[in-house]
Amino acid sequence: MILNTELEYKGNLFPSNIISYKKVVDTFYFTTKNNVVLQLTVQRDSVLRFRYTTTAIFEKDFSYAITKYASRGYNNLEISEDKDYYTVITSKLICKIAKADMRISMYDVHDNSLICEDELGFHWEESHEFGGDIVKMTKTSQNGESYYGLGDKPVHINLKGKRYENWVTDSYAYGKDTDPIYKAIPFYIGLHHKKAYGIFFDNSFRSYFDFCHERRNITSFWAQGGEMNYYFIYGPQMSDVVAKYTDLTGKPHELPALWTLGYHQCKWSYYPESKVKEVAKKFRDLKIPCDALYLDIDYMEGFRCFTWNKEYFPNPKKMVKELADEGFKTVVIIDPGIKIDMNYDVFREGLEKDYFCKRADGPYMKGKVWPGECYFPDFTNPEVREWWSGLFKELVEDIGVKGVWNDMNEPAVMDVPDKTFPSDVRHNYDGNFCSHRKAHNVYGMQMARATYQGLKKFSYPKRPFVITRAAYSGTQRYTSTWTGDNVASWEHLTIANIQAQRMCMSGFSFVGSDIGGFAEQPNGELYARWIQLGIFHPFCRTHSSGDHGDQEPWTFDDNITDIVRKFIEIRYQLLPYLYTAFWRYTNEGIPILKSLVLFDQSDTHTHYRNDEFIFGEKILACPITEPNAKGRRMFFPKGRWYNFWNDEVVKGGQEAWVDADLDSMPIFIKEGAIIPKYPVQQYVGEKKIDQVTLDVYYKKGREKSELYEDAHDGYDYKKGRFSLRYFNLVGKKNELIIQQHKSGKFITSYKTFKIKLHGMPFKISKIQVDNEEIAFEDIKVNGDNTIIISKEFTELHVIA
Ligand code: MIG
Repeated sequence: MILNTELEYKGNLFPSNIISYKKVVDTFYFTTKNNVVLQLTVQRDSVLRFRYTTTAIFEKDFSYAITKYASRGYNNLEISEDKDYYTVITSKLICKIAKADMRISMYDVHDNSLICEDELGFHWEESHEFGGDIVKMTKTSQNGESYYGLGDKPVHINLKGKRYENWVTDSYAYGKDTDPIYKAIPFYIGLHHKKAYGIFFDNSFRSYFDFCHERRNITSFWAQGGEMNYYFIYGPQMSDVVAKYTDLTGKPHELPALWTLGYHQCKWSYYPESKVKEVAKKFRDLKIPCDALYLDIDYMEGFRCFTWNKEYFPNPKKMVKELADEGFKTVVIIDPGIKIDMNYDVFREGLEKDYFCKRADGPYMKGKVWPGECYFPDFTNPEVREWWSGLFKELVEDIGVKGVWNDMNEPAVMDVPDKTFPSDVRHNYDGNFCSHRKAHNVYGMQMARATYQGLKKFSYPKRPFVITRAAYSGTQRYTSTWTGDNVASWEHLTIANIQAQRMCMSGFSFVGSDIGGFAEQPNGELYARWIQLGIFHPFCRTHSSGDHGDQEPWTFDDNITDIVRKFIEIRYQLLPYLYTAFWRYTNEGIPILKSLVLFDQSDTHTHYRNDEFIFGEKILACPITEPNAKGRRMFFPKGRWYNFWNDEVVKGGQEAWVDADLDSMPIFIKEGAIIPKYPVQQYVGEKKIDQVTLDVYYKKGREKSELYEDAHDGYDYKKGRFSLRYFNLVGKKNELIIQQHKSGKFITSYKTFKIKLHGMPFKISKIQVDNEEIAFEDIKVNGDNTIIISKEFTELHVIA
């Protein structure tokens, strides 16, 4: 007999005292009296995983975020026990686990300083509605602690004082502080007392992070289901935290083909074919470099994926070929919604094979998107991903499309309150069957992954190119991304800058914004300022909705066109520099853009800087984000910086005014840097590179630079066919020495470097290359301080 039908409210539940532990190789299991088990895995000396169950039973361990290539192993591992604590020690960290309540505290092994400690620590609430637990964690915020990360949040770079949500959401014309938007990257970095650590909460349910918002000294995170499962990542350098997080969740599987780093032009939509050709021709006529043109949804027949509108595009293969002949790659959009239409083979096949998502009680998940009523493939099913990847055969192999753009993969659904699937929709989740509550945040990621697999297969032997809107941690392994439907406003220029930096510190460097803004229309000034920022973003594409007129480099007046050309040309000159930064990113997980706090965390002035950032390793850039500006004040991090435009030197550690009329922007080069440059090309591969310029910026002291090159596409570089040059610069009062060390089997097409010396403090009287004095006539010292020498030199001495 049931007497009471009221829900028993148990509230927050906590682990009780630890009664036992066991160790299995690199993993400890601590069990409490009330059946909570903490599984603590030592992933690396500086990366510890904490995983909790409240029932003594762990579910199958599965994550879309963690890559199988993640580093494992440690140098040291010890455990000791006293009256109150178990203490796990690695060569980097001390982790104390309190016997009384399972609370955790982490210390630096070298100086015993406290890095991070539980306040209440792990606790949970039982979820009556769905079963399972709402899992929670609270930690004490340390004195002066700042917080960074969380992917694409359009908020101040320092996250302190606010609460954020991770739930992938289509957010047309989002604004400053809109939350959540397109991406869910539940990874943050804490920084206090000059030391940084990271926490990656690998839980794909809707989750929240609160950084001293609800309670002043408390940081907490929780999720509406799943496990309390997080990785603690110690730096102490923030750049190491980011690199280790990226190692854990994956670096891009391939370097991007160089053309993907060129300038791209997009619009919703360019059609018919004659319009696309007109845009292409205009780029070449006006000599504005461009590598890719995009086709938005109108290229399809009634928005059916993998079809073409034959009226607008009667012969796509021919068009794609003709564009390719002019140096343009064609990229097309593909959405997840498949139109319900028995005469459409993709739909019929998906139906026959049972590949579409279903509601809990059986009916298909039906939702309205561009094609009208649609069903949606369950991309969390590996068999569906395999099928989907095969659908790209014709587009890529036959028609010659070079890249695919995945949109609406949050998944977005029109005319419903939540803008997405209802939570009861079922998913395969690679055999871990679940509802949309768990699969929502990874749906777009798995679509991009399936698309990537298709592009990889059919682009072979060239590299794949994918761009996605939705993402979860780890998506950077497969694809590039953009920041979604922004707005043509000055405020959004600032937002784009922050978002790109934030994505980079969240492990996802291949990112850019819709240059000029997607919604509404910029004026020429705003467009020019946005291009100036955009050339420093790893992904560089103009895109707009087209509802409010054109948005091409020539849309405004001639003066603007000239400015846009000038900056895109700088982008093309810097391609070897950017490519080298990508190589570092794909190899070591070093972010391509570095916010100043990432560049120099020891200087507290950097902890709240939004605007300035380091592009690659050596270039400091700062966009102008206000109208009518003739320049701006900006902060210079420590070191000495050369003004890119006039070589004037600014001493770091201070704010200073920088002139920057509309045809300019604050760009500075780190003292001692060697910056490689290619000649301007109208598109990647237009010219055979027969000389590389090295801009050398004198420094008293030492500085290292590098230049990575390969065939710029294909996979030979994975077999050692790359060319990696390390340059070691040593500047003295009356001598400048550059040593070069080269590795790799790739033979670059050029034979010489043109060395351009900047900021030389003395007049050159003698030059030695590899210990031989060279007569000035032989090496061509030009009037403008340039020297042309063989690319094979190992040591260059420039002597007063
Ligand atoms: O509901 O494909 O963010 O870049 O141009 C709008 C049309 C759908 C949203 C994307 C935008 C794209 C647009 N899409």
